[in-house]
Amino acid sequence: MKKWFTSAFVIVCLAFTVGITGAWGSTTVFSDNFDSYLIGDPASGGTLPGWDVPNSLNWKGAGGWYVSAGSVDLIGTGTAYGGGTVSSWDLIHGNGLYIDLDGTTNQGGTLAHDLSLQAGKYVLTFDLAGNQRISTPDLVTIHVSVGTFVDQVITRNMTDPFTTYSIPFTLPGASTITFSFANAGGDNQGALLDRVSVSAVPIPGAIWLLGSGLVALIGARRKCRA
Ligand SMILES: [Ca+2]
Ligand SMILES: [Ca+2]
Ligand SMILES: [Ca+2]
Repeated sequence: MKKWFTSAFVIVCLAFTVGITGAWGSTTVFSDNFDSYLIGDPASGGTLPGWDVPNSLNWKGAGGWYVSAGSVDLIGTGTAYGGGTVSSWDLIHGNGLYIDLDGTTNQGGTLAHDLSLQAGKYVLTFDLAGNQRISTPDLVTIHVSVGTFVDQVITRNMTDPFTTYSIPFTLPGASTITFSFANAGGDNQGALLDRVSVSAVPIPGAIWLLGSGLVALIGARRKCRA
Protein backbone atom coordinates (compact mmCIF):
# COMPACT_ATOMS: atom_id res chain seq x y z
CA MET A 1 0.00 0.00 0.00
CA LYS A 2 2.90 2.30 0.89
CA LYS A 3 4.38 1.78 -2.57
CA TRP A 4 1.08 2.77 -4.17
CA PHE A 5 1.08 6.01 -2.22
CA THR A 6 4.66 6.79 -3.12
CA SER A 7 3.98 6.25 -6.84
CA ALA A 8 0.74 8.24 -6.73
CA PHE A 9 2.46 11.01 -4.81
CA VAL A 10 5.26 11.21 -7.37
CA ILE A 11 2.73 11.32 -10.23
CA VAL A 12 0.73 14.08 -8.57
CA CYS A 13 3.90 16.04 -7.82
CA LEU A 14 5.05 15.72 -11.42
CA ALA A 15 1.64 16.81 -12.73
CA PHE A 16 1.67 19.66 -10.23
CA THR A 17 5.05 20.84 -11.51
CA VAL A 18 3.99 20.59 -15.16
CA GLY A 19 0.75 22.35 -14.28
CA ILE A 20 2.58 25.25 -12.65
CA THR A 21 5.03 25.54 -15.52
CA GLY A 22 2.24 25.56 -18.09
CA ALA A 23 -0.04 27.82 -16.10
CA TRP A 24 2.70 30.36 -15.47
CA GLY A 25 3.22 30.74 -19.22
CA SER A 26 2.15 34.38 -19.18
CA THR A 27 1.08 36.16 -22.36
CA THR A 28 2.99 39.22 -23.49
CA VAL A 29 0.52 41.95 -24.43
CA PHE A 30 3.08 44.71 -24.97
CA SER A 31 6.80 44.67 -25.62
CA ASP A 32 9.33 47.25 -26.79
CA ASN A 33 13.13 47.30 -26.76
CA PHE A 34 13.35 50.62 -28.69
CA ASP A 35 15.56 48.98 -31.33
CA SER A 36 13.11 49.54 -34.21
CA TYR A 37 13.09 53.32 -34.06
CA LEU A 38 15.03 55.29 -36.63
CA ILE A 39 17.92 57.28 -35.36
CA GLY A 40 17.55 60.86 -36.47
CA ASP A 41 14.02 60.37 -37.76
CA PRO A 42 12.58 63.91 -37.81
CA ALA A 43 9.12 62.41 -37.40
CA SER A 44 10.08 61.40 -33.90
CA GLY A 45 12.05 64.57 -33.17
CA GLY A 46 15.31 62.83 -33.88
CA THR A 47 17.37 65.45 -35.63
CA LEU A 48 18.39 68.72 -34.06
CA PRO A 49 19.50 71.48 -36.43
CA GLY A 50 23.21 72.18 -36.40
CA TRP A 51 24.28 68.72 -35.31
CA ASP A 52 26.53 67.12 -37.85
CA VAL A 53 25.47 63.55 -37.24
CA PRO A 54 22.08 61.96 -36.93
CA ASN A 55 20.90 61.73 -33.37
CA SER A 56 17.71 61.37 -31.43
CA LEU A 57 18.25 63.83 -28.66
CA ASN A 58 15.06 65.10 -27.07
CA TRP A 59 13.16 62.22 -28.60
CA LYS A 60 9.49 62.99 -29.04
CA GLY A 61 8.45 59.36 -28.86
CA ALA A 62 7.17 56.82 -31.39
CA GLY A 63 5.32 53.50 -31.31
CA GLY A 64 2.81 54.94 -28.84
CA TRP A 65 5.44 56.36 -26.49
CA TYR A 66 5.11 60.03 -25.60
CA VAL A 67 7.03 62.45 -23.41
CA SER A 68 4.66 64.02 -20.88
CA ALA A 69 7.24 66.12 -19.01
CA GLY A 70 10.85 67.26 -19.49
CA SER A 71 12.79 65.44 -22.19
CA VAL A 72 14.39 62.08 -22.96
CA ASP A 73 17.05 60.94 -25.43
CA LEU A 74 16.98 57.86 -27.66
CA ILE A 75 20.57 56.62 -27.62
CA GLY A 76 22.57 53.43 -28.09
CA THR A 77 24.07 51.61 -31.05
CA GLY A 78 24.80 53.90 -33.96
CA THR A 79 24.08 57.17 -32.19
CA ALA A 80 26.64 59.88 -31.89
CA TYR A 81 27.15 63.23 -30.28
CA GLY A 82 28.07 66.26 -32.42
CA GLY A 83 31.06 65.01 -34.37
CA GLY A 84 31.89 62.24 -31.93
CA THR A 85 32.41 58.70 -32.96
CA VAL A 86 29.37 56.70 -33.91
CA SER A 87 29.55 54.62 -30.77
CA SER A 88 30.12 57.50 -28.36
CA TRP A 89 26.59 57.40 -27.07
CA ASP A 90 26.35 53.68 -26.77
CA LEU A 91 26.85 53.72 -23.02
CA ILE A 92 26.22 50.00 -22.45
CA HIS A 93 27.06 48.00 -25.56
CA GLY A 94 24.90 45.17 -26.81
CA ASN A 95 21.49 46.64 -26.03
CA GLY A 96 20.64 48.22 -29.38
CA LEU A 97 18.80 51.45 -28.71
CA TYR A 98 17.54 52.55 -25.30
CA ILE A 99 16.29 55.62 -23.50
CA ASP A 100 18.24 58.18 -21.48
CA LEU A 101 15.45 59.35 -19.17
CA ASP A 102 17.00 62.82 -18.76
CA GLY A 103 17.15 64.36 -22.24
CA THR A 104 19.08 67.42 -23.33
CA THR A 105 17.05 70.26 -21.83
CA ASN A 106 18.16 69.95 -18.17
CA GLN A 107 14.70 68.66 -17.27
CA GLY A 108 14.34 65.05 -16.21
CA GLY A 109 11.91 63.35 -18.56
CA THR A 110 8.72 61.39 -18.16
CA LEU A 111 8.22 58.75 -20.85
CA ALA A 112 4.70 57.33 -20.96
CA HIS A 113 2.63 54.80 -22.89
CA ASP A 114 -1.11 54.02 -22.88
CA LEU A 115 -2.41 50.49 -23.18
CA SER A 116 -5.94 49.07 -23.42
CA LEU A 117 -6.32 45.92 -21.35
CA GLN A 118 -8.98 43.46 -20.27
CA ALA A 119 -9.61 42.77 -16.59
CA GLY A 120 -6.99 40.56 -15.02
CA LYS A 121 -3.59 40.27 -13.42
CA TYR A 122 -0.58 41.76 -15.19
CA VAL A 123 3.07 42.47 -14.63
CA LEU A 124 5.03 45.44 -15.98
CA THR A 125 8.66 44.45 -16.60
CA PHE A 126 11.55 46.70 -17.62
CA ASP A 127 15.33 47.08 -17.49
CA LEU A 128 16.85 50.10 -15.78
CA ALA A 129 20.55 51.05 -15.59
CA GLY A 130 22.53 53.91 -14.05
CA ASN A 131 23.39 56.95 -16.18
CA GLN A 132 26.99 55.69 -16.75
CA ARG A 133 28.33 59.28 -16.81
CA ILE A 134 28.05 61.23 -13.57
CA SER A 135 28.05 60.13 -9.93
CA THR A 136 24.75 61.73 -8.89
CA PRO A 137 22.25 58.87 -8.50
CA ASP A 138 19.04 58.97 -10.51
CA LEU A 139 15.64 58.49 -8.93
CA VAL A 140 13.08 57.04 -11.32
CA THR A 141 9.39 56.91 -10.42
CA ILE A 142 7.47 54.19 -12.23
CA HIS A 143 3.80 55.03 -12.30
CA VAL A 144 1.00 52.70 -13.39
CA SER A 145 -2.50 54.16 -13.47
CA VAL A 146 -4.94 51.33 -12.81
CA GLY A 147 -7.75 53.14 -10.99
CA THR A 148 -5.72 53.17 -7.82
CA PHE A 149 -2.22 54.25 -8.73
CA VAL A 150 0.78 52.04 -8.37
CA ASP A 151 4.01 53.94 -7.82
CA GLN A 152 7.49 52.64 -7.28
CA VAL A 153 10.68 54.67 -6.94
CA ILE A 154 13.92 53.04 -8.03
CA THR A 155 17.33 54.57 -7.43
CA ARG A 156 20.12 53.78 -9.89
CA ASN A 157 23.75 54.70 -9.23
CA MET A 158 26.09 55.75 -12.02
CA THR A 159 27.66 52.41 -12.93
CA ASP A 160 24.65 50.19 -12.22
CA PRO A 161 24.10 47.78 -15.14
CA PHE A 162 20.74 47.02 -16.72
CA THR A 163 18.67 45.23 -14.09
CA THR A 164 15.22 43.76 -14.67
CA TYR A 165 12.39 44.99 -12.46
CA SER A 166 8.80 43.77 -12.30
CA ILE A 167 5.73 45.58 -10.99
CA PRO A 168 2.55 43.48 -10.71
CA PHE A 169 -0.86 45.10 -10.94
CA THR A 170 -4.48 44.02 -11.14
CA LEU A 171 -7.17 45.47 -13.36
CA PRO A 172 -10.67 45.00 -11.92
CA GLY A 173 -12.27 45.82 -15.26
CA ALA A 174 -11.32 46.47 -18.87
CA SER A 175 -9.73 49.91 -19.20
CA THR A 176 -6.91 51.92 -20.70
CA ILE A 177 -3.96 52.22 -18.37
CA THR A 178 -0.96 54.52 -18.57
CA PHE A 179 2.48 53.46 -17.44
CA SER A 180 5.31 55.96 -17.19
CA PHE A 181 8.94 56.36 -16.16
CA ALA A 182 9.91 59.72 -14.62
CA ASN A 183 13.52 60.70 -13.93
CA ALA A 184 13.87 63.22 -11.09
CA GLY A 185 16.11 66.27 -11.40
CA GLY A 186 17.61 67.59 -14.60
CA ASP A 187 21.31 67.25 -15.41
CA ASN A 188 20.98 65.70 -18.89
CA GLN A 189 22.33 62.37 -17.61
CA GLY A 190 19.43 60.12 -16.73
CA ALA A 191 18.92 56.48 -15.86
CA LEU A 192 18.78 54.21 -18.92
CA LEU A 193 15.59 52.36 -19.82
CA ASP A 194 15.21 49.33 -22.11
CA ARG A 195 13.07 46.22 -22.71
CA VAL A 196 9.68 47.33 -21.43
CA SER A 197 6.91 44.75 -21.49
CA VAL A 198 3.48 44.05 -20.04
CA SER A 199 2.37 40.44 -19.58
CA ALA A 200 -0.96 38.95 -18.60
CA VAL A 201 -0.60 36.48 -15.76
CA PRO A 202 -3.32 33.82 -15.99
CA ILE A 203 -4.75 32.49 -12.76
CA PRO A 204 -3.32 29.00 -12.79
CA GLY A 205 -6.45 26.86 -12.70
CA ALA A 206 -4.30 23.75 -12.93
CA ILE A 207 -2.84 24.56 -9.53
CA TRP A 208 -6.28 24.44 -7.93
CA LEU A 209 -7.12 21.16 -9.64
CA LEU A 210 -3.85 19.54 -8.69
CA GLY A 211 -3.97 21.09 -5.24
CA SER A 212 -7.32 19.42 -4.62
CA GLY A 213 -5.78 16.21 -6.00
CA LEU A 214 -3.11 16.43 -3.31
CA VAL A 215 -5.70 17.05 -0.62
CA ALA A 216 -7.65 14.00 -1.81
CA LEU A 217 -4.50 11.90 -1.75
CA ILE A 218 -3.60 12.99 1.78
CA GLY A 219 -7.19 12.21 2.83
CA ALA A 220 -6.97 8.75 1.25
CA ARG A 221 -3.66 8.11 2.99
CA ARG A 222 -5.13 9.01 6.39
CA LYS A 223 -8.08 6.76 5.72
CA CYS A 224 -5.76 3.94 4.81
CA ARG A 225 -3.68 4.39 8.00
CA ALA A 226 -6.81 4.35 10.10
CA1 LIG B 1 17.23 48.13 -26.82
CA1 LIG C 1 20.60 63.10 -21.88
CA1 LIG D 1 20.78 62.57 -13.53
